[in-house]
Amino acid sequence: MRASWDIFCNVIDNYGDIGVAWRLARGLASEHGLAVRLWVDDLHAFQRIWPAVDPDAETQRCAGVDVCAWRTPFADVAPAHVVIEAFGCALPDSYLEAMASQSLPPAWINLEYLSAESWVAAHHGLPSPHPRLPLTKYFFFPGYTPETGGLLIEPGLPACRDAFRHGATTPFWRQLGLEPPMPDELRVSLFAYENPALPALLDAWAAEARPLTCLVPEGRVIPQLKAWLKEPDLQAGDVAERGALRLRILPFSDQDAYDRLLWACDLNFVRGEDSCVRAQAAARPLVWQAYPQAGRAHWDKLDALLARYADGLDRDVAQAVGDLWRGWNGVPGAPTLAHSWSAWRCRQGGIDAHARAWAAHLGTLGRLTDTLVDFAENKIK
Ligand code: TRH
Repeated sequence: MRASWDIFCNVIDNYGDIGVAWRLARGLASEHGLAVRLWVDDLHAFQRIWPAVDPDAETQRCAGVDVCAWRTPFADVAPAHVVIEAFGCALPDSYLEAMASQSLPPAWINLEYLSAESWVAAHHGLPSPHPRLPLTKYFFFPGYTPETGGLLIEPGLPACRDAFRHGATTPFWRQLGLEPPMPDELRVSLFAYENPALPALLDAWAAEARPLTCLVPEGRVIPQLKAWLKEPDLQAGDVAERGALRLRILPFSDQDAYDRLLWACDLNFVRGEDSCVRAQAAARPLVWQAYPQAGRAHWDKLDALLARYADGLDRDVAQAVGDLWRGWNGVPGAPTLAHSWSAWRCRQGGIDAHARAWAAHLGTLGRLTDTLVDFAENKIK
């Protein structure tokens, strides 16, 4: 009998918690044929990234996963064989007691945030005994080396991406209300947190010699765009033009359609965790905005990913990538956005080629679904 899995997700803010939990749940069900229940405390946030979700249903089946509303008091259910708490969300007390009362306690795993930092490998898989109950929780770290849990990239992604690029981009653009790009046009997607560097980037884009279309899913940067454009209102479907720049606001889409946007664009600005991995797997250049953290810890995360991403790159290409990423993240000492954008443009050919090579390299690292299944099955043997 294959093990049953419970994944718990507490939505704190943004879409990263539910984005990762949902991608993991779907992957475990579709790639490994596992019985997966996903417990989510905010089905409205979930519905934003997966519109088929009914926010009022207590239980529902979506993409082969049993989606359950996580309520207080918690439902009286038997624990699964494997229990994943996403990002340290505390499990309900009654569920923990039920886990402890099993003759063979479940494998209990805390899925941590992704980081390219080197300390991750040393912490991956470490146990933490419960202070009172006969249970041990294990820390599971996604990461960029074989000593970590790997990345959430499904095995079929490269083939789907390449098939899309070879035949489906024109209908995709038309669905968004756009013609396919002109030969000298650059298409950029922009998914970002509020960012003091945004006006300087928009100025640089407006001053481009060639047309640049920027596609912005509805979200946290809209107030800044309104201020820069001096437009009182901006909604999905709206288009604004300033110099060479055409800005188009997109409705927030489901996770799979967002992947297609990343595949279709020449450059993707992404943020947080999941969109960053998906943009890398898109085999196109990216600019990453790390989730801002207290004590500027996100700058260490940024440098760690940059160090891996730019390893072995031609010096000028690495500099152009690093300067734009650091400037976008407000790292002190980074050149101005105007300067780093123009340097990035000059090196674009090398950056494009690297993005393809990097995506292929990611395919040689471990896949999170596989490493997690191996890890959990070892614990319940
Ligand atoms: O939304 P985020 O900023 O999430 C963040 C980070 O994960 C951060 O590390 C975490 O600490 C914080 O949340 C709580 O960025 P992220 O991780 O890229 O998640 C966005 C999800 O939304 C991702 O799964 C892709 C999805 N998405 C869509 O489904 N449709 C869209 O149109 C867009 C723009 C995104």
